[in-house]
Amino acid sequence: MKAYIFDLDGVLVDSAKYHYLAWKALADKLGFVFTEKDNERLKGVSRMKSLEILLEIGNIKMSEEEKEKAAEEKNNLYRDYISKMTPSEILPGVENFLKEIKALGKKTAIGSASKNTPLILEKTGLDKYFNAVADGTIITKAKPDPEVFLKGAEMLNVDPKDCIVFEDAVSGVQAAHNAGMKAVGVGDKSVLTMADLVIKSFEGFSLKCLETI
Ligand code: B16
Ligand code: MG
Repeated sequence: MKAYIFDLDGVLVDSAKYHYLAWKALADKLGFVFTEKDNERLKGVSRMKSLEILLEIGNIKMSEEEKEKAAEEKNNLYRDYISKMTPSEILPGVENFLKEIKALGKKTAIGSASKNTPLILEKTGLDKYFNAVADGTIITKAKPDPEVFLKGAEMLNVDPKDCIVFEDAVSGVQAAHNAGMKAVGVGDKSVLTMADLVIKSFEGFSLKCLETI
């Protein structure tokens, strides 16, 4: 492998909890219950699609204009949360693994649906580990479309077949495969069944663990 492409939310940091709090505040305001289990459905999904799912759960109809306003409101609250993030919120084992890859001179990129990627990378100090950032600010098609990962490979000037993706969402694993890349699932084995390898977290993980795929 010449390059390593990482999803952000749920792989390098746990920003899902902030997405949850911000969506929950909107649901509270609209008068319905939004649970952590419901929040699972929003992982890896774009902001507007997440809102559609939320409104479906609450059985609420909104005009396009109202949707834009609600999404903006949620995002402002979400940005309040993530602007307080620190390096201590990088998930266990992530930095050690990134250091190992960088020491070998391998290339790294972010492949995330989030438009807030730059702020999270800056606040956690993760930005120094990446050669390229493909995120929601430059892509037009959501995962499982391969666009975000193909963009990352292109920015790194590496053939997609020489890239490996780390993903926590089923749609992200599909996107990696659609890009012709191998995918390591980070999370639950019974959910990420299509991944080439599934790990619970990066704790104790090293390049050696990738030898089998
Ligand atoms: P934003 P990832 C995704 O990030 C999140 O998993 C998903 O919950 C969120 O709705 C999406 O980013 C868009 O995020 O509202 O910040 O643009 O997992 O692809 O890194
Ligand atoms: Mg994710």
